Amino acid sequence: MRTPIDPSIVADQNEIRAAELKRDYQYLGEKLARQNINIETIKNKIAEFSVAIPSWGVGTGGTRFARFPMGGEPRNVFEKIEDCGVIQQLSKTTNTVSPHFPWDNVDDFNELREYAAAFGLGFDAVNSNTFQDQKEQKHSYKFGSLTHSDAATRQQAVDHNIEVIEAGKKLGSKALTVWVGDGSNFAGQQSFTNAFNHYLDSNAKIYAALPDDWQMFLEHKIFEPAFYSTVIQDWGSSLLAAQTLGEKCKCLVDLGHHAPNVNIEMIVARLHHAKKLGGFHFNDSKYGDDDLDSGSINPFQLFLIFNELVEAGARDAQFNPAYMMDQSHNVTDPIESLMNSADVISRTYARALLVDHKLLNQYQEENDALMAYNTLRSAYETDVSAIVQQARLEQGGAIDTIATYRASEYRKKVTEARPSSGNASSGIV
Ligand code: PSV
Ligand code: MN
Repeated sequence: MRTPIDPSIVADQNEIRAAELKRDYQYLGEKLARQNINIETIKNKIAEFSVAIPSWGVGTGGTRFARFPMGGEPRNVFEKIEDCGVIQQLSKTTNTVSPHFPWDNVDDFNELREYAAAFGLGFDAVNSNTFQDQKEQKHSYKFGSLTHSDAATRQQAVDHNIEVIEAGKKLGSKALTVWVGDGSNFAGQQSFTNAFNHYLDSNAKIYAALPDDWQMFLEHKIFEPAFYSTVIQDWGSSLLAAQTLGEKCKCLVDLGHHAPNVNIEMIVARLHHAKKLGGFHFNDSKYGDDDLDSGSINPFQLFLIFNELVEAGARDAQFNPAYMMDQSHNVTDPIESLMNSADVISRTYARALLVDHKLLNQYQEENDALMAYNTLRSAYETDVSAIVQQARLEQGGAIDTIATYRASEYRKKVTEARPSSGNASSGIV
């Protein structure tokens, strides 16, 4: 196994914290035992849990005004994989990468697959990109892609998605995520009905190219880049499309793609009810699709979402959505943000696992609103640090991922090894 961080640094850093973790883990284990919760069961579930790294997330993000890349930014998909390898080595929560095409195109996908495997990484859902024009492209996506009024442009977007499936097959992926920025900026600009029909027709062609054991995820987004209307703007349109397209087609919920104050945890419950929740993109936001680090603005909302995900899993053993961190790191080291977010996501999942659903259900049936809320609160307020740290330690990861990463001086090393790629777009939108 390739270890971008020297294992002796990980061992030294863990040594500093091991005694304290042992005490904390024992103390928490005794506390949870008094609530009839076995800490080992929770820890094992945390150890099994994984959230994919978006390949584009290890590059510095930006806004439409500017981008301020750090030194050592990955210049190609192999360097992106190396950075993802650091995240996985230390956090042990991120054993897959979700690639985006054509940004991550290579001549030899088998080589890429093997390269990633050497870091203990596989490939999660593959993403297509019909929201930007590429150099050699015949038809422009300025006015849409899969839903464009022009049939040849729609076909070009369909063909691209089929090429992405082909790449994904070689990488060992099992799902395609389709997000289109299609929509309109002016009232009257586009026929809502025609655009949605085109969306269904184009996606039916892509669906027909899916291997039997693959899934297709439809990602909706309320606005941006289109600011008046978006073709797949909410979970209602997404569900309608997924139900029309067939069994292998499901909805993907991105935390930042909703109107302000929308109850996203309820969307999780509804889509699960329809057996159509296929994937989830984690991030956080204050205003719109801000792509901030998961749980950094509204950690209670993240907990409530995980509570629904855990409940869905308890109701349905087949429930296994594809999780990914879809974040843009504008002012932090992307590797640090992704490790921090993986830690926050694991902690939130651990807290959700502590919810006593039997008791919660009883309070719900009795209409005891306060005690139902307090049942959630009690889990939410539990400090589960020792569980996620112990899970990482037992798998060879770092008790403190950030401190270990900083001690390794990885950023300094790659800054020297990878001469600046300048301010060019590295596939960050
Ligand atoms: C769109 O905002 C999105 O959430 C989709 O998942 C894209 O593929 C991703 O971000 C990349 O920019
Ligand atoms: Mn997304």
